[in-house]
Amino acid sequence: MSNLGAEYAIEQDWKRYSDEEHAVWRLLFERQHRLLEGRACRDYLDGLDRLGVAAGGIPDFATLSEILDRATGWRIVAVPGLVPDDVFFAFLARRRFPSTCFIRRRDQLDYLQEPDVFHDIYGHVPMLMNPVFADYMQAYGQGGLRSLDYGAIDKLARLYWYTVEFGLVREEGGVRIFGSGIVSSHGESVFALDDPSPNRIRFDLERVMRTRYRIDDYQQVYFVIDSFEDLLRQTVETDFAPLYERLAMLPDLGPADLAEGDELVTRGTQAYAIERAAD
Ligand code: HBI
Ligand code: FE
Repeated sequence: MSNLGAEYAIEQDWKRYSDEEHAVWRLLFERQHRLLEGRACRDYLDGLDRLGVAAGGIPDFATLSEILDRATGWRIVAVPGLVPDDVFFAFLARRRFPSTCFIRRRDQLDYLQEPDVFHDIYGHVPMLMNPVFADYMQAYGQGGLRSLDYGAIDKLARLYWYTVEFGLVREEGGVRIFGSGIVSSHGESVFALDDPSPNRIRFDLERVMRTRYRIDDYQQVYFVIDSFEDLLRQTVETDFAPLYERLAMLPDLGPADLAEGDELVTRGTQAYAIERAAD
């Protein structure tokens, strides 16, 4: 396996964090944790608990990596920020999750363009304790490297966005959150499950890869997977070459569009997006 990306790795230097930075972590953690009982999926809450990620303060990546490695062979690599797509895929393909180390400021609690350590560690890492999801993330990385050969990175990025970042999962008859972008966001943890505005559509790989997404506001559509086993199966059983050829012939779909064959969990009003557009 290539060692692509090693030059992006930095030291977390856990001792360097100030009391204020740990205090911002505590603030974010306590606000989210109250909210996520009954909203986040069981596997996410279980992973968070087994990792020992708690309100205490920003965790030490070395400690988390030992627990994570024993559970699923994943480890955390500290990076300065977003890394190029090929580097990101190469990390995932060898079970290395690249996590930022900085934490947002107290006056940036609700919106952040770049992922910070709260998004990466509180949002992404707990699901990596689940063996099936851990396999999915590695398969995604391997698929990402292959997608570069087909010039289909944008289609694959949509799969990441609508599952890893903003995915919902069906659990004992209810719908629960597993996407990192949602679990690490106070407002979207409520909006994604309760608000009548967004569409919620049963996950379908080809449909997701046709669907554009927004990076600047709440999502206008969420996709609901049946299970992590089903998500992994659909991904590893797909022959991506013919899929990319089909996708090249099909028009993209906007985030609010509905398409032939959609299995609607809830049809949205798009009231939130319409109101925001009017602002
Ligand atoms: N880099 N550090 C970091 N974290 C990410 O989540 C990330 C990235 N680079 C690219 C990326 N995500 C997405 O574009 C993936 O879909 C490739
Ligand atoms: Fe993320």
